[in-house]
Amino acid sequence: MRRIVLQPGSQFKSRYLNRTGAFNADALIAATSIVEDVRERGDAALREYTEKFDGVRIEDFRISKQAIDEAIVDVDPKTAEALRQAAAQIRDFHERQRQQSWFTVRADGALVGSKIEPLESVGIYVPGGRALYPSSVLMNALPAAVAGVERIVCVTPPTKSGKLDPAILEACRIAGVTEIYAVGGVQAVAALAYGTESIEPVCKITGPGNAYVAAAKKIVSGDVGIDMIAGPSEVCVVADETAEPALVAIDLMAQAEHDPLASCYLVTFSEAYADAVEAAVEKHLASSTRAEITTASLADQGLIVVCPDIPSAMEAVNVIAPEHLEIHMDHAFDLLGMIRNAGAIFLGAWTPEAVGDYVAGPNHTLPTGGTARYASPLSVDEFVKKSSVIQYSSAALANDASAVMTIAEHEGLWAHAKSVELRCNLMRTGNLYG
Ligand code: HSO
Ligand code: ZN
Repeated sequence: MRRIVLQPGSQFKSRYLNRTGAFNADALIAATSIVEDVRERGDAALREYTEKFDGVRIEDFRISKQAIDEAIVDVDPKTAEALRQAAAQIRDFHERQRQQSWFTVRADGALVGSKIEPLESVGIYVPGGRALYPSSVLMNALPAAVAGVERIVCVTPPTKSGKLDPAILEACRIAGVTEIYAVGGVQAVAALAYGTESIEPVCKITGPGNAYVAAAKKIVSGDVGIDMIAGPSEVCVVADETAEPALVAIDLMAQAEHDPLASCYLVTFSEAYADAVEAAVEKHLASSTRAEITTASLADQGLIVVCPDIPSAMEAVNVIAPEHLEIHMDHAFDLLGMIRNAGAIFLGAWTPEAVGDYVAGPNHTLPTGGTARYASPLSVDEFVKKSSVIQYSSAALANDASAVMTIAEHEGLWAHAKSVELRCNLMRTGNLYG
């Protein structure tokens, strides 16, 4: 891992990081033409791209209820039970995010409020290949279900046999997904956004994906809603001498094993401690089943920051603004006040990120690439929208008439002013025109 030693008084700078974005220009160009093509030619284009990229010809993308029932028989009961336990805790956490519509009546009788309504439909992208995660199905579909979304569509690339992973199907069932299609990549995002003969469009698309899927989401955004565009995973572990180096090392590796582009940061207080963690990584690597990805990630993106004190360490964390932050120090909770930027914060030695990835309850879809400076975890809020509600009484209108007419006149908008004036006339004289 690369190493930076901060001297007392010096500050960590964002230019010390070498982050890769969620997508690049090549992906954007390739995705643009596929999106256009699917928009024009619908299912025929979907079939062609599926054949080209997934190596399988599919006539009917929809996975039938019968096919789902048959497939999930193959899910190991222990896996199914673990998914159900995770789902219960994720649902419980997200239930607490539910917002209520609210209305307030002012003294003059004007009612104003905010009416909350679930989105009618959402599409959840579930990647295939290296990132085939049933846990991501739960993390996307459950907040939508809790929000009250009626149509929850899941798309995921088919395997060469045209089938989907049974555990993905089981997670869909547990989370209340209502339609599943064996289609992935840019073409699936385009289908969700614009619809095809066999897939009705949705209001919003969420879920992780590779650079092409990220580019596709960027292209269709505006025509449909999208969640954040996720880049490679990240973890930042802050550890002092009280932390067990082997645990710090394995937690860094738990993020590195996701992707050669994943970024792992260790923020600590001495070079000797950093050496101990690096030695522990080497030791663990001997038994890792994902040593190649892990090594590539740590070598290319890994960074150790050695800080002179706690304030400078917390400032480094805030500059990194990591997706996941682990604090392996005594009284970790007391440091919360110093942390401004982090997607999810894991406190103390007994809280590996893996609990948050799967079962703790909070969402594992988190802001990456430093976007934790302004963005939040995926939540129920992403699956609802608000309408403002306004109802004036005649007394309220009389109260505000002058202010409305004054601003309307200033803006040169005659009918705006007149729409109030006519009502005031009616109120005063019973006659529209005074
Ligand atoms: N750590 C990932 C989420 C995940 N981990 C899914 C395991 N499965 C998000 O950065
Ligand atoms: Zn993970």
